[in-house]
Amino acid sequence: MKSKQAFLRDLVYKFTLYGDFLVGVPFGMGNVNDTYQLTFDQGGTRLHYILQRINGNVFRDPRGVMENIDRVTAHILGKIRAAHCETRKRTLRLLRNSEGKPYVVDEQGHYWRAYVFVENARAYEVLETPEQAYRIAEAFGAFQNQLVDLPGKRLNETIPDFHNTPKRFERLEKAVKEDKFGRVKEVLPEIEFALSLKDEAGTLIRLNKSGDIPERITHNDTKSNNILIDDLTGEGMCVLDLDTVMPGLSLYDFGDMVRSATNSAGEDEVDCSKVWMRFDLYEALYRGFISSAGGFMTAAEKENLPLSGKIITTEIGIRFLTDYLEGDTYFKIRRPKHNLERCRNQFTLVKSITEQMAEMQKLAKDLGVR
Ligand code: GN1
Ligand code: MG
Repeated sequence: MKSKQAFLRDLVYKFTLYGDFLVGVPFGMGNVNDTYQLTFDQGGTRLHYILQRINGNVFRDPRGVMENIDRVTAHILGKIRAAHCETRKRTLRLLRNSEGKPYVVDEQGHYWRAYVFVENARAYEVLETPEQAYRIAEAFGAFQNQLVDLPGKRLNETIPDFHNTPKRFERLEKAVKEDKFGRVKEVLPEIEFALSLKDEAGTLIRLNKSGDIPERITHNDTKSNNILIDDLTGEGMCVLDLDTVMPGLSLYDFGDMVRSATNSAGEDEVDCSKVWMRFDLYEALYRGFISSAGGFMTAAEKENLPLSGKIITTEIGIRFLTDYLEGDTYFKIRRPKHNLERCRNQFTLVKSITEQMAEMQKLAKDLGVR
């Protein structure tokens, strides 16, 4: 059998690039796709690329995913160029194969894509300063703003009902009923807690159905580690992980920043006594998002910014719980109870957000956001 290195080398050579493959190593903390950083020698200079295998179990239409990413990155590149900014750190750049397609398919039918690696910038799992939170929210807000005028047809829904929180509850309830792995008895308090949040968690979807908050083009996976922060300037630069860029609600993007960026210990922390929402980081996120997205958001969107963090933290918590009950088939796990631990971490954060909701509402009022 081919070695892993030979496999990666042969695969990446199907993309149009120059230079010689040296080595590929696993990269990043994704829960879904497989990511490698590849080092090349090009005329005596070391260059890096990112090579990623799209998880076909999660993304059933990889070509649809790549079509979206191709359109979105091309549009953003055009905007950056029009603003006469330096492009190299500000958007992902896809490589193409000999037919001009932004992916290659391996012998087993898996889809792979490759990006130019962005140097001198990094993604943070746990944020260190409010400045970083501000920059992240500013960058995700700017990303939505850049896509407001994306021409052409509606983007493909790469995962249907991805942030349909009521449907996520239906799936949890089904998993509880079926109890295929006999795990329900172990998680009764978590199920009860989840169900107590069910009604409120449907708020954003209800507001969308009633026409109060609009569909937009959104990122849908705005974890703090999906932005590269410039090592030199501290600016939020390149938005990563574009698989779920599709029609969605702006508030789910803000909410997922709150979920991921304000967690004092990060979503993998097992000791829940270390988990709470850092208000200083929330405030910075709020200010940063308003600075870049405030111009296009409607009053109903602004009004629900504080609640959005609670809703999506609930949603991701129940997704981890559901995956645990279904036998850990969706998220990659690194230990047997990883999904349950993640769920408990998220529910602890939900409680902390709830405790601080009045203060969050007060901040909106004090800043005069409406
Ligand atoms: C997954 O793979 P990653 O870490 O970018 C998931 C997100 C969750 C996140 C939780 C396509 O994202 O929705 O919020 O894990 N992505 C998908 O860490 O399901
Ligand atoms: Mg992702």
